[in-house]
Amino acid sequence: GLTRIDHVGIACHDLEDKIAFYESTFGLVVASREVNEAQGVKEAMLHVADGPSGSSYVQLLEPLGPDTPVGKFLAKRGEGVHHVGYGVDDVAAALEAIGAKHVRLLDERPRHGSMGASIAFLHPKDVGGVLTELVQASEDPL
Ligand code: V0V
Ligand code: CO
Repeated sequence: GLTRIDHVGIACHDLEDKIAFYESTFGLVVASREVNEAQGVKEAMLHVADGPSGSSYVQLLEPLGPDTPVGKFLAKRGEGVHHVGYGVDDVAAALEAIGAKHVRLLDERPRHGSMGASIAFLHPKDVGGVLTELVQASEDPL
C-alpha cells in the first residue's frame, strides 16, 4: 500500500526563482538537485519533514524544453501542482496490483527518479485528473 506522501511536484518556469521563494517563505532546505533527461526536467527536492516511513519533500520542476511533460503542462495550465508522489515499499509490486485495477500505467517498469528512487507514473485521466507517481525510495540515498 501507500506509505506516505513522498513529494508534491510543482511545475515552474524558473527553478532558481522558485527555490529562493520556498527557502525564504517557508524556510525549506534543498536536499538534492538533478537534471533528469529522460523525464525532461531540471528538478530540486526541498525537505519538508521526516516520518516513520520516510521523508517528504516539495519537488520543484522546470522543463528542459516545450515538448516535455512539464513543458506541455506549463503551456496549457501555467505554474502549479503537477503531480503527487506517494511512497511505496515495492514499486514493481504496486504497479502490478494497480494495473490489475484498470488504471493505465504510464510506466510498465520502474524508472530512475530523484535521489536514486525507483518511480512510475499512473495516467491522470484514470486517477480523477491527478497525475500520480509511485516512489520507492533508495535504500542507499545519494
Ligand atoms: C497532462 N494532463 C494532466 C497532466 N498532464 N492532468 C493532470 N495533471 C497533469 N500533470 C492532461 C491534459 O490536460 C490532457 O487532458 C491530457 O492529460 C493529455 O495531456 P497532453 O498535454 O496531451 O500530454 P500527453 O498526453 O502527451 O502527456 C500527459 C502525460 C505525460 C501525463 C501522459 O505528461 C506523462 O507521461 N507524464 C509522466 C512523466 C512526467 O510527468 N515526468 C515529469 C516529472 P485534456 O486537456 O485532454 O482533458 S519527473 C519526476 O517527478 C521525477 C523525476 C521524480 O519525482 O523523481
Ligand atoms: Co516527482
